[in-house]
Amino acid sequence: MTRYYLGLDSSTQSITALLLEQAEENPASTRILIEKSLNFDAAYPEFGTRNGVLPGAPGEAHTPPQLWVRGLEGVLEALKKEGAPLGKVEAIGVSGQQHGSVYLNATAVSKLAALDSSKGLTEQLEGLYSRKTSPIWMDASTSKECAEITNTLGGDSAVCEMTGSRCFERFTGPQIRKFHKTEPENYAATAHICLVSSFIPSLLAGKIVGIDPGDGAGMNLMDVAKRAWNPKALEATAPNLASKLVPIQESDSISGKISAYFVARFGFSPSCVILPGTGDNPASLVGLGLVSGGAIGISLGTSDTLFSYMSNVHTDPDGASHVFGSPTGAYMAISVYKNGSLAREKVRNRHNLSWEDFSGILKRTQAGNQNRVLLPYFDTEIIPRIGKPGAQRYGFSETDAEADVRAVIEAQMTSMSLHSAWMGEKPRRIQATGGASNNREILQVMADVFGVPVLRQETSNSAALGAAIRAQHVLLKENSFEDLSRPHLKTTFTLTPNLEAHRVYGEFAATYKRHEQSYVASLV
Ligand code: XUL
Repeated sequence: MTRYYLGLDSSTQSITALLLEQAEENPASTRILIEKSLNFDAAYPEFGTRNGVLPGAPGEAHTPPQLWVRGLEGVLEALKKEGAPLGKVEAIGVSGQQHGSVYLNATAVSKLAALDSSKGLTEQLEGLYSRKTSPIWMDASTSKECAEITNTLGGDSAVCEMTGSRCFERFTGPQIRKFHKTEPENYAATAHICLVSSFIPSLLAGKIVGIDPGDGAGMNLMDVAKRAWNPKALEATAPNLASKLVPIQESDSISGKISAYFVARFGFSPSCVILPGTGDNPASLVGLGLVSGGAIGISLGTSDTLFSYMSNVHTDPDGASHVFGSPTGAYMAISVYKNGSLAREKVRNRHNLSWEDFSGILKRTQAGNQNRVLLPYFDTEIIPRIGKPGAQRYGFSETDAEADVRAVIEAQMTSMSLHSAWMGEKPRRIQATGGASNNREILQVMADVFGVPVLRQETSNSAALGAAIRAQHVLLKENSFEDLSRPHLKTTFTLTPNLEAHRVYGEFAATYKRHEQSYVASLV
């Protein structure tokens, strides 16, 4: 019997569905049958988003939750239209952009349980929310709330020790505190607070689904060691929060069966099971098979992230990176950058270049860029913490296209290398994923800066793949995550480091660090 598992990744700019097909009882035969993505702005312009985000006050980044509902509906419609065997899907795993939160009112439980299959999903959920828009991970407007929570809990190190990260603006706890302070009535009317990754499974299961420790760790609310809500953190954040937060549920568990609505509307089998969702980075960890040491993953997407499996839990002494749960039950370390794809696009657009031109410049210019440095803070930044946008150039002018292109990529790679050193051993290889990992020249800079081979994975949708593998694993527990991810670890190409360039980058990193430190110091 052929078996099918579905992974869904609801990310910042798009939703992706990835269907795995497994021949007979042989997991090693599993292959990706269908990958389908819908870009939110292009598919649903009526929501008024740009790159998946509503225009708003500086520092704020919100998305209407109904766009995620419409996206889910749309991607399932597209799969059905393509003749995907939805009736044979046995389990659905979900991955979501991290930190984004959805606020549901008291009608949610009855509404989700009684959806009318003669009607669209989005139209029936209009009255579901106690907060019209959802703050997402790009929001940087909660510095005040971060300071308040940090003070109550006894300082940065105490928060970091307790929750795996110090308080970050985009983390859900500070966002909830801001909501409670600015909209107390709407906060009071909130019955359930979900993450994007628990909201989508809740729609699918027709009931409120828990938050997994992978994504729960991105809230400044979870005791990272105990994988349970921390009462002190909840109390420091907002009143009555314990009654509103959905429960934490182990990742590798079943939340329930798919609801009758999806059975009737899309032809799913009533026996199809739904797992708790996880964050896109924990899902990518599984999709890239990073379930033991030796390699790290770098995803070049809307955000650039560097992540690795963590055997021995310890936190970043600089407090810049995070420890999250891994869906395998272990832990992961992660560094997150806001100035990822949008910064690369900014530079490309400023000089009117095609991606071919951009790559051509990387090919013909020299490693180290003659020590010319760009601090690429086109938007506010997470690492290091930069509260006001403002790219800084040293030794060249912003009209110099060649210097600018090389500088943005070298800055991104150098910063990742510097700020991930705390994670421990040097990796033996890097597995690259995400949209921009298609670009060989960018990956060559990555290989040269880190001094290790970079393997470009065949699928750039590693989060959706990880979500699908989780769905497979929950039904085939006798197989390890390692075994289930192996069939998909196909590299489209490998780039080996140029040793001379790597030497140059050693010196360049010192210059970069100096500029970064003095710029950060100048802001205080
Ligand atoms: C992780 C983070 C981003 C989002 C992007 O901490 O903020 O990587 O998960 O979707």
